[in-house]
Amino acid sequence: MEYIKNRFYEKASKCIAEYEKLKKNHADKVIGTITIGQIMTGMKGIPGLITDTSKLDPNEGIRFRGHSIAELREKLPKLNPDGEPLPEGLFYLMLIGDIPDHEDVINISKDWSTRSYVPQHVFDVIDALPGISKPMTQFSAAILSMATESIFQKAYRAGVNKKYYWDTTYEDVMNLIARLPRIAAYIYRRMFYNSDHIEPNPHLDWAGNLAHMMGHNSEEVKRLLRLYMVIHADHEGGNVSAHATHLVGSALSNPYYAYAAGMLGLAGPLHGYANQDVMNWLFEMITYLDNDEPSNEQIGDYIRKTLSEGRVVPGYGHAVLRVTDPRFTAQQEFAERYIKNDKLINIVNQVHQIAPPILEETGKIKNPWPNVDAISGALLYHYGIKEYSFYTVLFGVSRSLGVLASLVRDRLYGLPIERPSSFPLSWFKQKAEEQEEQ
Ligand code: CMX
Repeated sequence: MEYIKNRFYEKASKCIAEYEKLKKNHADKVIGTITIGQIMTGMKGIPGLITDTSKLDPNEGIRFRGHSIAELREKLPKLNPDGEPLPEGLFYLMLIGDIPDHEDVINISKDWSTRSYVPQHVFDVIDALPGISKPMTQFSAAILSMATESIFQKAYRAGVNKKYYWDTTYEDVMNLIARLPRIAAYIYRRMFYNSDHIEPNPHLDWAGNLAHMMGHNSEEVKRLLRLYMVIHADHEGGNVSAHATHLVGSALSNPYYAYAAGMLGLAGPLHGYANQDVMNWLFEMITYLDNDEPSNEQIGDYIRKTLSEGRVVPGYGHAVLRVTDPRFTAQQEFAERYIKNDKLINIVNQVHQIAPPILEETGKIKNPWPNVDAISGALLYHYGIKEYSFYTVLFGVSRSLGVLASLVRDRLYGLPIERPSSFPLSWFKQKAEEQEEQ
């Protein structure tokens, strides 16, 4: 499958010249101004990162190399015309920039299948963790323990020229992505099926094999996981998991360390843990109301109660988006098409109608609309993947595609160590006062 790597290098190496030219000839050009408000709200909107794989528009949602989710569902190769696109194709698109053909995607599938061997010590590390360890703890520990396999790290220590860093990073990234379904499924079966593990099927695609190894082998679950793996893959570079991967990678830490760092960020409740929190919140509401078919009024009251307790309504709001997340819409359409009369999905749809005006009433929430996490859990739950403490691992497996494609490109450009400046609070106060006086 060497041709995919060669094709990547042929296409992407042209960008190195552009990067070098910008750095050399335009270093003094001003991009924008930074306000104290932006700094105080988590550096929102400050253009500070180079990320080619995807771009998020506040009013339209994510585009992967210029393609919306609806377009991806049309254009990326599928196993059958009625199915969902294969995540392998999205990885190719993000890495290289072109829509792949069917053969390219099948070749990536086969390549990942041949690379998917997980060393025994990784399973030993998982098994050594106490059963009470959260799935994301087990997942990130497994990834860290696999750093023994880093080809990049070995090449670096052997003194390889920096212009070849991308090459061994590519190898690590392909190996790492290939092994993630096996690791995720191992954790799932360990935690919820008494360690009754299922061997991989080398003839299945990446997401299909994940469903198979989790023990959810129906075509419906495979179709859902293909969609899931595509829509969660990337959300430009500034989100916590992508940024953490990039930041740690910028110190030339090996890709296993960089991706594990991203996963630890994803585990936070304001980011990827929100997909579990939504389920906690929905079931808490059902228990509190003692009703699994609540009225709109009851749901509205429960949302107000949540806000009055100083808690967030999980699955709602976004740091960048100002409209309903198209990743939410894609899943809602999937549910409309394939699922009938599911009580939990009905509640998710009711919350979608009721929550936004109530969140807007607070006057402070900038985006009252649902994000990707508001519905993803209800779909998994419908198909029998009911262990929702595991859901963030699934998000993490998908997120590898975007953040690791970016890491290969980071290394190709030779992006420098990331090192923004920090100042004490008094410095900002002084700057604000100086401007007041002018
Ligand atoms: N429920 C209650 N309050 C909310 C809220 C929500 N869903 N969304 C935002 N707010 C609050 C914020 O906590 C903040 O309150 P304070 O001023 O008291 O600190 C205020 O509204 C303004 O926040 P914002 O500028 O609108 O949003 P941020 O960019 O700060 O945060 C996010 C974005 C996603 C963390 C926030 O909307 C949130 O906490 N949502 C719920 C958790 C969630 O669904 N996260 C998943 C995001 C998608 C993902 O990464 O997977």
